[in-house]
Amino acid sequence: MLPKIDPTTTKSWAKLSELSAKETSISDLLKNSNRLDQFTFDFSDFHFDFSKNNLSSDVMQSLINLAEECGLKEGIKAMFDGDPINETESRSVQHVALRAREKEEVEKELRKVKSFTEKLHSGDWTGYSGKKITDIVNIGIGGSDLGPKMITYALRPYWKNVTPHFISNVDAAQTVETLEGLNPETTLFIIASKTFTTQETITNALSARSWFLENGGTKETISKHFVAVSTNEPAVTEFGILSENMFEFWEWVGGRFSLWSVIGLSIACAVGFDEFEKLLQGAKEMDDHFRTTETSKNLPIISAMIGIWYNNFKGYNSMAILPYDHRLRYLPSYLQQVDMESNGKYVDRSGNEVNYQTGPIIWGEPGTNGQHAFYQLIHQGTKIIPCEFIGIVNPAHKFSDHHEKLLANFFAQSEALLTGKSRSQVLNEVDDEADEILINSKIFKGNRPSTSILIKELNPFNLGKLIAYYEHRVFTQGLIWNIFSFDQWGVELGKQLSKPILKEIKENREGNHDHSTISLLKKFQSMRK
Ligand code: G6Q
Repeated sequence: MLPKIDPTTTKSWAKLSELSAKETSISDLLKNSNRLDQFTFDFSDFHFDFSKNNLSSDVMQSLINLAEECGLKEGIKAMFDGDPINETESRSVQHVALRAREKEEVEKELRKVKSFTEKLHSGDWTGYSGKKITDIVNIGIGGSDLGPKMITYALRPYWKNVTPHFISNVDAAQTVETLEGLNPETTLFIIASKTFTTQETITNALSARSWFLENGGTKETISKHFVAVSTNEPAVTEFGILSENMFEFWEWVGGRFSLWSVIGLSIACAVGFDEFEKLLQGAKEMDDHFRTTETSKNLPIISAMIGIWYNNFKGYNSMAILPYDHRLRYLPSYLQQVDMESNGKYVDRSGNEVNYQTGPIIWGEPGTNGQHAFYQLIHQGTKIIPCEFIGIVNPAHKFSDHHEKLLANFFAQSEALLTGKSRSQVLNEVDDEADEILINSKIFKGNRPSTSILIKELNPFNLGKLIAYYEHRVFTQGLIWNIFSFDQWGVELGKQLSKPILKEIKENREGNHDHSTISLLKKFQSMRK
């Protein structure tokens, strides 16, 4: 069980509220000669620089005290011990066990993944006409899509001889687009669904099966082209997938934390089992760090507590994730789910409504693209957006000129946010006729916070560490906010309401809704061809 402590009742919360009244300058904080010792960390191939954040050592100390007062250490122990900390679903939360590799059931499924991917890559697993599989399509959504997709594209240089594709949306436009370029003889579908009841996934799986049957496949050869990843064997068998072609996982693996389980089959198909194992090893290294390192040096905890400072004491309610790496382009959307589905909650662990902020809005885009789009607001907008920059030191390509330019921008952006541009600097730049409007528009106030993470190279091992870092940051913040991070009741209502509406649309009749919804439905029916 997790502790149930209202963070606002702690001494540290009161102290932090007091400290937050004082305006501080990050540039001044950086003049302190100990700043870098306290706020930068080397961790194997990583360098974390928290020094450009707007908080003093006193604030950091109070945040560390807050973590202690809220029972963080007990909470971490409860998760690693496999306690049923997902209380509203009566489940334990054991994605860390998938990385610890101590459970025989986990090993058994991994052996199955190994043998399957080996057969796929060697060409021993063939399609119905005897040809080698060239393309795999993962059909899944949410946790059964975002993680595998993000990792697979991040590991593009490691791809073997099978091209991965991902279908998630119930919008058939995505399905049609994906299937267009594929040959049913050489395509294998992975139906990835923990429950095997998800509307989008089952709809897409049925359409993929029809496409296969209409284009040369037969019922007898479905088993060569469809495999499933699920916890629901009866539903998988009913769909027509042989139980020997089903990869199993367990209810103690939450959807958005499941890429480490057989939900990662598409990753293993793309990069091979050995690389998938390295991903697990990397995450395990971060797990060990999170579980055993003292709070003041614990990377996910430091990062989480800085986020709490901004969200709860400074009123900064969003955070930008800015990877300077095209291969990490799906990281922001993946993190949106991990963070916002976990911590976007207003009911606390005692069932009461909280009177403080919980999960921030997470968003972002890779650099340098974002610079030409929304960075204006980050630099000169009325909102302060803490940014997390991620830079990869050694790219997998040989275009060093590109990479130097990319990284120069990576360094320049956090510097610009910090230092800004003063009136006197602007005056030096503009010609004498420049009016006040232009001068004021060119001033940057600076003092805008950021964290920079430098990673030696983007390999499976380091990627595993990076993702585990985020998972533990989310866990830590949810624990402090006294909410349940591992359920997601907030996604249910819309799903429920869509069921009667679907019936009404199909039967072309009106149901009982509010005036606006009725009018929208009527409009839809009248505009429909
Ligand atoms: C994640 C959520 C959710 C889930 C999808 C897919 O934590 O539970 O995003 O992963 O709804 O569910 P299935 O895997 O059961 O199809």
